[in-house]
Amino acid sequence: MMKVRRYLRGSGRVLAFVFIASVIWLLFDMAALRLSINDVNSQLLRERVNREKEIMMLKKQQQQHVWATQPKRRGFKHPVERVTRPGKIQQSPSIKLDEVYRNKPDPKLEIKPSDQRHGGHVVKNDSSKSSSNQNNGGSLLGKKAVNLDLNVAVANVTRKALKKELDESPPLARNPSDNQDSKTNEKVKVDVVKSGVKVSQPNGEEAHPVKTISQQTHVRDANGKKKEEEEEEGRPNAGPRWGNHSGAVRKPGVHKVLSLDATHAPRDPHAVGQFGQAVLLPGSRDAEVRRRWDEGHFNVYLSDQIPVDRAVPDTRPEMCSQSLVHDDLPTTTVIFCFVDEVWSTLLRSVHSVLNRSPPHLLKEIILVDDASTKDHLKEQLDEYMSQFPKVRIIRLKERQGLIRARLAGAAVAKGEVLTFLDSHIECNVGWLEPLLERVYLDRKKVPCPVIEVISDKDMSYLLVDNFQRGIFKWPLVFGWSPVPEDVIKKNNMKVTDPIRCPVMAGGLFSIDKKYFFELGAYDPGLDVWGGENMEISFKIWMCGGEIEIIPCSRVGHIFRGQNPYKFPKDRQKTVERNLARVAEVWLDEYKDLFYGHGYQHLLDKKVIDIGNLTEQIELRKRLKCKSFKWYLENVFPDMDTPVVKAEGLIFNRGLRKCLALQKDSLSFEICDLSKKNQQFNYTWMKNIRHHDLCVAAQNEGSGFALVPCDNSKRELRWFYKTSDSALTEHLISEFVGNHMCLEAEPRDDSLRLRPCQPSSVFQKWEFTHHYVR
Ligand code: UD2
Ligand code: MN
Repeated sequence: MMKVRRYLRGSGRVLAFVFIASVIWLLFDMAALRLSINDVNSQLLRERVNREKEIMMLKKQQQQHVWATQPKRRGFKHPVERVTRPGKIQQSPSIKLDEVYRNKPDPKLEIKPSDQRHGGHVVKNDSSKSSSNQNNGGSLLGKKAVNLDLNVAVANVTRKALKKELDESPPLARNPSDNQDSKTNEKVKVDVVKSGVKVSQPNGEEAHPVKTISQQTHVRDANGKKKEEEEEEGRPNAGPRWGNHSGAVRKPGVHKVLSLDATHAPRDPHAVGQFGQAVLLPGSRDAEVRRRWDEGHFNVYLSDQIPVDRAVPDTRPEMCSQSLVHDDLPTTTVIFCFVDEVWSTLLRSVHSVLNRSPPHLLKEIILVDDASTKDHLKEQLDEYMSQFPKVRIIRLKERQGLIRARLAGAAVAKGEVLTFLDSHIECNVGWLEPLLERVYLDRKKVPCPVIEVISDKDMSYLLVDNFQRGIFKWPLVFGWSPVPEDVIKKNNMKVTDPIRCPVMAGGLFSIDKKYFFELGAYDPGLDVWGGENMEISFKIWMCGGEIEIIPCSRVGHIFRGQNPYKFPKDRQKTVERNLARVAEVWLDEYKDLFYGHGYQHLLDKKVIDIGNLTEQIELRKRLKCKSFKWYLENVFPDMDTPVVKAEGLIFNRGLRKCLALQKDSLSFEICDLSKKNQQFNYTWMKNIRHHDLCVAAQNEGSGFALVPCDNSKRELRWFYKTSDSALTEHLISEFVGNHMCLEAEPRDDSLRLRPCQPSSVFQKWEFTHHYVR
């Protein structure tokens, strides 16, 4: 202690003070340094986070760009996307989903005074005068529904037609009991005879006695002008509730496609499934969902909760709402055929057409009831549809199947264009005009909408990828595939351009009525379901027409896992038989590919009767249709379809010579590509063929023979594999049991059948060209 005191005395004290001070200074300095390091760190961190955010954003944008411009290859399934995917939904003026959800008014939906004139009368948009029953929720939704803001410069004739139609009915979903005035809708009776369809209309001309909702409530002033304010004040569900669309026109004779949508401000915006949104039902409903599933093979229970006139998001590519169509488009008859369709989906299908089609173009809707058995499709349906003068119901006495049911509808259609739709669809905004425009431009064009997906489980409306087209794979199996990249690049294709479509899906398309009948319509020998899409597709392309998918026309469809209705005969046999008819009439030498992909059994006439084809073959001749080879080369060139599996010389590895035809028998010669008698084909029917002669296995042990080719004969079939088989390069008879192989006999250069030996080189054969391994 004394020592310490001594140190702290005099100069020692100063030294100690300096020491302590520098320690304190150092401590402060370090703390400051640490603070500044933290600062720098956090600064760096912030920068990094920002940079990462930027990179993420960039990536996202790039992805979205790629997504929008280059569809992913997703194989054969219909590629779908949820509409809610950010950045994907490209909306035209009718619905803005996000705005709807934020309950914010969409300024673009406001009608400016200068926009309000149409055909001499003012279109109302005064929200204070909303109909009391139109409980629309938020400010946008509470906004007054606007009348159709007609394109000011639409040609007079169109305007008049439109006005007339609009003065009639804005079709809204209603309960039949609401309709005091409804009278029974006229029905056309159709007697169907076995061989085809005989149509009789006992009442002669069609008449629609029922007045429309708006006709009943229209109030006209002294000058005869419609007083829309009074009209809309005074009635529930005031309509028409058309979506707005801007009206500048660039050329005389054309107008911007009408984005009509009577559901753009739906009555109940909070309804289940509204705006095509997915619905997640509580687990407690599972049993009910399961119980009702089989009624339609989709979530019938849920469908019944969703409004039959729900809004769906406008999924068209942005440019679509700007595209121009002609003022004098042809009218159309929409034909729905159905068997035991679920009530709510059938109604939703019909409403979607009524609510989103320009009335002047929709001549009528024909519902062809293919002998349904369900009660709701009888009087209840008659009564409901009697509200809508444009809807006609045709009832088939016997089940005919969708092909002959469509023919029955077509036979009585009054529109210039037939538009076929399945009975569980929802047409999107602006769906009709782009289809009719294509027919208008060329009556031999057969346009199809993009078929979007309504989920069978949650009933949401899902988008599909761009640039998808319908194709087939062997044995005539329909599927979707993207347009090849090089075609998109070469043609500088935009997402809105029509897409050449080798095969249509079948359910949804428009066709000029006269042209449909010129083409011989459908082969009436096709039964119930399946294959008719192949038939009409080949017929259209090969006989001078074109099938297109029109990206600006979009229709949602419920794809079901199974057919929810019964087939009068076995389902598989029915479809196979239909396909065989198509193959026989249209595929020429390529029909081998159809049969060769698992349908050999159809060649046995004792097993299946595909019916008489004379008329169909005559029709093809009469129409001077092109060959299937032409179709493959010109319409579907990216389909790699060699007409034979292998061809050229057949080289025997042991003998080192080639098979040669001499008179009526086979022997071996030194291989010579130029010699015709050494040329053979190995066909899809597994025949070894030289012109009309085929190599036939004889009964076990007795060798082979050369006989006239006949696809139905099993003795002409030789199994051959170039790899992945113990018996690689062996020609194994499918006719003779116990694996008998074709073998070269070195002693006398002859040919015989011997038990197969994997290692025997005298049993190994090689063709000059192998197209399929
Ligand atoms: C697809 C087509 C469908 C048809 C079928 C092949 C789409 C969206 N759908 O199958 O239109 O081309 O391939 O044949 O491209 N129907 C009858 N009577 C019957 C059977 C069916 O009227 O005996 C009706 C049925 O109610 C429905 C329509 O025909 O409205 C099509 O049948 P589907 O929906 O079962 O066919 P889908 O979509 O599986
Ligand atoms: Mn369908």
